[in-house]
Amino acid sequence: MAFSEFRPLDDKSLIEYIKAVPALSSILGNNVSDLSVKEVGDGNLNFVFILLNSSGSLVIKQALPYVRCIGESWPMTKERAYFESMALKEESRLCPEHVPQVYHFDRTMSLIAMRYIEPPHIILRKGLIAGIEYPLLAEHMADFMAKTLFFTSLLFRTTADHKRDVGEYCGNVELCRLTEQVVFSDPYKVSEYNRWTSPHLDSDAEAVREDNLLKLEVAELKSKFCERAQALIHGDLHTGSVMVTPESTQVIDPEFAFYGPIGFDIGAFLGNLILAFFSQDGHADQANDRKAYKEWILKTIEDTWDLFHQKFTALWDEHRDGAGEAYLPAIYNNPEVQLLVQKKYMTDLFHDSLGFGAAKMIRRIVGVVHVADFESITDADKRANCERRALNLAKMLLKERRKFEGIAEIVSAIREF
Ligand code: ADP
Ligand code: SR1
Ligand code: MG
Repeated sequence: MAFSEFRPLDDKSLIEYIKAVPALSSILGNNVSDLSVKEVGDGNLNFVFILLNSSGSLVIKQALPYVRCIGESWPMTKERAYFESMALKEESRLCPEHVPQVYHFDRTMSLIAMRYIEPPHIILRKGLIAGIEYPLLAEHMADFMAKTLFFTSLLFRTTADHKRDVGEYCGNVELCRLTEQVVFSDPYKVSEYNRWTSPHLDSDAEAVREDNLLKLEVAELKSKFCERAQALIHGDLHTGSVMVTPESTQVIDPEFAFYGPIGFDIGAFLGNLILAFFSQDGHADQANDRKAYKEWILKTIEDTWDLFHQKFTALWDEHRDGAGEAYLPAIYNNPEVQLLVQKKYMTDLFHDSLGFGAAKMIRRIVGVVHVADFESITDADKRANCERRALNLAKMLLKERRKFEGIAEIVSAIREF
């Protein structure tokens, strides 16, 4: 171990740390003389350093015992780095094409060293704000979600293996409780952390707090989030957790990982694409009205669900006679019953995804920590108009999600708002 007790690293102490860890210094050619160190953490919670020299590169991510974007007034366990390293390793085992490799983990230092996802990769959210199309995004994200979610579910695993891992990830309780608070509770009550574009959305925020039907639905989703250990989920799969080029898609930042409802991941990704869609009018200018780009986002939403459905059910069919104990072959052994259970499972998952996606959209508009898609619209009138349309769609989805039978209907609904 490099350092015997926890200390927050800076550019200088980081170099001392690297020198003391042979597994890391060897990646950099055992030479720190020409090493450049840059802190790039534009995420919400942690510190991220990029280390580069003529021999190699790596990323060091360190968790400090508080929420970075709020400050030390919001303490948060640094043990989150342990769960992030575990989840990164598991996800990269299941889907190496779309997850960076972990080189080293130091629990004392709450520190992960991983592969540097080099330029021209950028954070997807930034690409969406800039109006860049990613033709393989839906295919890649569907692949990531299908593999990581199927292979950690009871469709593939025994209940004994599943319970062991559920138990392990129950330790990530503080991060789960953060989500419980900011997604499922705070937007529906007065909270010191809530924020919205004011005064424009004052009555919209109040309407969320007064909406009994919305409260009924969000309670159901909260209970599912807390009680349903369906698979190992990423737990924070928004467009800021994905790095992209037109050819490559890399998923980072699974520190909220735990055994939870599969729809929470799918909903996070789709919900954030929907936020990106509604923000486009705020980014339109004379050079680009963003109309074609909005169509590309809608197609990506539709393709992501369709491809996920296709890939997930193909894995299910392929492993139907395997060790998975959810639907024992001895019972579900004829095509008719197989079709019935698959249809029910996927329909329920679709509705869960819509509900969780909607809840995550609502929190980004009237709760704590907003998204750059809207925040980067400087004209407050324009921003509020975009946000209101997204909020109204999300409220409708949350309340009426069970009426929708397919993703094409969602795309039509988005167009109507
Ligand atoms: P947080 O947990 O604080 O949200 P993230 O994991 O999202 O932190 O990382 C913050 C930023 O650091 C990302 O937006 C990205 O720009 C950069 N980053 C993180 N991991 C990598 C990586 N492996 N390669 C390149 N850049 C990275
Ligand atoms: C205080 S809330 C911070 C947010 O940032 C993370 O990315 C999660 O989405 C969390 O809800
Ligand atoms: Mg992040």
